[in-house]
Order: sequence, then structure tokens, then C-alpha cells
Amino acid sequence: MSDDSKLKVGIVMGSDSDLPIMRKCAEALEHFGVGYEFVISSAHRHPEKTARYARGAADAGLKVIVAGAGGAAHLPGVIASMTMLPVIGVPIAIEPLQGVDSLYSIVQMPQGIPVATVAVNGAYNAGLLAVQIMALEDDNLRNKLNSYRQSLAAKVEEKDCRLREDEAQCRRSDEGDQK
Ligand code: AIR
Repeated sequence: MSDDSKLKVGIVMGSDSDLPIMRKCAEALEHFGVGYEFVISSAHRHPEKTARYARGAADAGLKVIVAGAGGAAHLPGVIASMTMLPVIGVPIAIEPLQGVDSLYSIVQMPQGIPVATVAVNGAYNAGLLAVQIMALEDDNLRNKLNSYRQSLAAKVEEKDCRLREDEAQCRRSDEGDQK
């Protein structure tokens, strides 16, 4: 039996001002019952802490690190350079460049040290991608991901139905689906 609720994902961010966005990563992980921890560290303001965390992450049992930062966002890349764990970078939109700076900082890694980069403020997808990585070796997570994808498709069908203003038809086909 898998024990997904154990600590598996480190959600690291450059400052507490990133927390409203990075919480979305935690929401995704909670949806799948995956354990995580929040950490504030900064590649620039506290490089020693960042290095310590990155170097100890695998031994601490983590499987994936999600790192988000705004502006000159070097946190995901620096962490990736100090661990073999997959690192997913979340560019955070802050003034005055609204995330273009952090997107470029995170996505333009040099050959040799990859960081998987999601959309600006795309922390929920970072959580999903972390789950997908772990699902490679976890049937339970894979089944949950299948259900999640099915629920996305069902929502599209529902919206399409409502757009056609044929609620009765929607209900009939919902009932049919349940049989
Ligand atoms: N940051 C912190 N250290 C390095 C960087 N790039 C980022 C944080 C946050 C932004 O600077 O990730 O997005 C502003 O941080 P603060 O603490 O001024 O709110």
C-alpha cells in the first residue's frame, strides 16, 4: 500500500509575499493526498539556507521540489544545481515586470541543469506535475489522476450543455451516464 500522505514535496518560495500563489500548489497536492512542507528561503537573501535545504532534500525523503520566486528568480535554478531531485519552477508575477522577469529567469536554464517551468503564477499546475512525476511509481496516484482528468472532461461537457441552454437534455444525459 502506498503512503502518499508522508512528506513528499518541498514547496519553497523566495518570500512570504509569494505564499498566496504558492498555496495553490499545496491545494493540488492536498487534492491527491500528497504530503508537503512550505519553506521560505532565498537564493539571494539567504543562499546558505537555500543550499542546505537543496542538499538535504533527497535524504529527507522528498521526491520533488517546487520552487517559486518573483523578479530575478534564481531560486529554482540554484536548488536544481544542488540536488538530483526534479525541480519545478513557478515564476511569480510582481511589480514592475509582472512575471516576465521571473519567467525568463526560471525557464532559461543552461544545458545540464534543467528546471521544469510552469506558467506565470501557475502553482496549481506545478503541484499537478509533481503528482504526475510521483505517479510513475504509484498506481494509487495514477488512478486518482485518471479520475481527475475525467472530472475535467465532465465539466467541459456540462458547460457545453449549459451553453446550449438545454438543461433538460443535460439532466437526461447525466442520468444516462450514471446508469
Ligand atoms: N525574491 C526573494 N529573494 C530573491 C528573490 N527573487 C523574490 C521573492 C518575491 C520578491 O522577491 O520570491 O517574489 C519580493 O520579495 P519581498 O520579500 O520583497 O516581498
